[in-house]
Amino acid sequence: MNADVSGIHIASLSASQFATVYNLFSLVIASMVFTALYLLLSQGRVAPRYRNALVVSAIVCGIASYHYFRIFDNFKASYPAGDTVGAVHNLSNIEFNEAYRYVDWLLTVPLLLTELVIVLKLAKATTRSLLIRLTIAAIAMIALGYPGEIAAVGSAERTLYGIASTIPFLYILYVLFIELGRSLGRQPAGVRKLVDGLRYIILITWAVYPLAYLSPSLINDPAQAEVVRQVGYSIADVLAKPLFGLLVLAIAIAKSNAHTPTPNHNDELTTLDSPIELNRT
Ligand code: RET
Repeated sequence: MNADVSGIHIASLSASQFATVYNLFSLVIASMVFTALYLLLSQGRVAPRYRNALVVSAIVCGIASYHYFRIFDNFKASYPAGDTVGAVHNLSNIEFNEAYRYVDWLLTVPLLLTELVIVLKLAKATTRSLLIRLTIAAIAMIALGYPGEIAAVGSAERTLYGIASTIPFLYILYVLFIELGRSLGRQPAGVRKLVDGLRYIILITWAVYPLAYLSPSLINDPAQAEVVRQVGYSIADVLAKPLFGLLVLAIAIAKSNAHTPTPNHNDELTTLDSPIELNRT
């Protein structure tokens, strides 16, 4: 692909800028691959009804591992090493393709939200309605973000798509914090704290993505802005996928060990836990 396809072309990266991004991608791959493995190997520690949440979580990390392998290779091909030691890495005729990230998110964001909803084990109708609305909002957020991501820095397109993408983003936060908040009171005591923590992890880590998107508009030096953008997205991905997955595992273990049945409030958001269902096998 020609380097002129995307709106942001960074002509060259210094040796240390290249090394920062290169090493970080390498760290992300290690954390994604081994968290996926750890989640799969931890299946026996949770009650059968929570295993699907762990499988989904491992798959999210697996999908991201694959995409980071592609991003890593693409980055090396886009910015090949110069002839001398410490030379700048000039952009080759291979575009550094930001689409890998967006395709990754298109798959992993709905899966992450699914993971959160299924580990809560809410009433069936509630789960269904939440999943449909959250998935549609997640797809809209990512599909609207991509044209802005590849638009020229400072262009109206970049601003407008960024704002359009923020609307479904805010809707997701509304559902998680306002709607889901009502179900928290009915979760077993020890679990309440963990689920609450999970929602704040989402709020804090997901907020990094729009900031990384804004970095080329906020930082004057384009190479520096590109490093900040890649570092921002990479760190956010490690927090949103492996760290989030490990918290889901902690919740699943806590829920598997909770012995007190939760009272049935006949509410739409009632949990379905019962001591019989919680027996380990
Ligand atoms: C974009 C465009 C600018 C506006 C907003 C964005 C939000 C992106 C988010 C992405 C989350 C990705 C996750 C991936 C993990 O698998 C698209 C950057 C609001 C919130 C959680």
